[in-house]
Amino acid sequence: MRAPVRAVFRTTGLVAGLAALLLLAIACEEDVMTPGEEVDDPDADVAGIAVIDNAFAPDDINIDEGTTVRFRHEGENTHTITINGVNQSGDLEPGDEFAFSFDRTGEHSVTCDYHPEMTVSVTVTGPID
Ligand SMILES: [Cu+2]
Repeated sequence: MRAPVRAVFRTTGLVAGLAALLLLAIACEEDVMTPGEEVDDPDADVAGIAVIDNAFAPDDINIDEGTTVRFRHEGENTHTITINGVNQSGDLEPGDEFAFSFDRTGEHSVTCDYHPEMTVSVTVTGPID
């Protein structure tokens, strides 16, 4: 009775593979957003900033409290996401992505440890009740 057991394992593997593909598809769908889009949108809870050589794009955004900002490295050089003077990301290499949720209102400065000319101002506003 070894063959049926193997068949069960094979089916389980197939199901796991399909589940993994489905999860991958869901993950990819979330990535449709283009960095730099969805800024200044009061309904957006995710904003994107592209990290290029050597700048952030856009370099100024307004977001709601609790918004997650995704920094996507689209350049060639090593960069960091340093928020209010604290390096939050470590070194980012081409293709890397780093997400940070801004939970405090006010103006936050984002810079790169390696390139002082790279700055982005993130203005976080609280909910209007
Ligand atoms: Cu840099």
